[in-house]
Amino acid sequence: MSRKFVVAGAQLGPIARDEPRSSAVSRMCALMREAHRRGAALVVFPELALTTFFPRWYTEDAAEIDRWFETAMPNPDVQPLFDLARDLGIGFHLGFAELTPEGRHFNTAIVVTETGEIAGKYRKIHLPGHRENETWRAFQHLEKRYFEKGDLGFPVFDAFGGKMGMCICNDRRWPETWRMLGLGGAELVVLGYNTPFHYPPAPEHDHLQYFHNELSITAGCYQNGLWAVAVAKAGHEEGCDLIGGSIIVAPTGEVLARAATVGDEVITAEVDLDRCAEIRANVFNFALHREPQDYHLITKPK
Ligand code: CDV
Repeated sequence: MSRKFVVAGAQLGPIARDEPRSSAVSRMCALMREAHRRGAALVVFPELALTTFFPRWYTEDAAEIDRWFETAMPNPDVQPLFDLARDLGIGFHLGFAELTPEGRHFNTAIVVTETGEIAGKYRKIHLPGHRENETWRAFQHLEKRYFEKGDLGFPVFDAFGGKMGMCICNDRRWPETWRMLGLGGAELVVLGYNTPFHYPPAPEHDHLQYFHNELSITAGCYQNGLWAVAVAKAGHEEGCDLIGGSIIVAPTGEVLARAATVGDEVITAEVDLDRCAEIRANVFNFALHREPQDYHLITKPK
């Protein structure tokens, strides 16, 4: 496969609490068709793309929580997306809540090839928020309650003619995420996010949400010489405003495409994986210039 191809970000507007997965999947199919019409080989959907962002509600009822999770992938609700992708010959990235046969809960993402194979899987490592009901907040962010920390590390895998990696939402803010993927050789990182405008512990930063999103992703791309497609679930969802700002970023840190709305929207850009060398053979030539013997605090257990 050519190392030059079009990628798409398929930003989703809000998904209502009572919106069935079939409705979310049919919206994603429409976005996938648009991405294909624009020549995309790969389309990226957001974090937890099949449902509303359920960690904003507290419950002690395990059954109530488990209904937000997928016990198999694909499953009958999501099959239309897999079928359409194979018919169109387009790959995709999907974030979803995963409940394993052993009863473990993860915030998960997969990359599916144009032939319908799952080429890579990632489970979110940096889980933000809290475990208990914090009633002072305008809304809850209970990822630490409903998910286990991911147990797959930061895998880098072969797909779309290059090396791919994933991270999920809060992971993008951590330089360690990007450096692990960069050291693993990733050339294209895909990720989804659900980022509220309002951050209850530090509301004085609410006006910086778009800035911090771009700052984290563009720095991650530049400092590791890789491409990224970062895609939001956006808009006013069950009383919570989520930022949009989905972007496609080059290894130079330049933003090549940016969403203009907080609704369902496709963005596209041409990716040339060979351009990673512009950075990796120069300022961030890891073999030549990294000095890991002086970085021991980074890997010291906390
Ligand atoms: N879904 C997320 O991980 N959201 C966090 C918020 C809570 C700060 C984020 O980093 O965008």
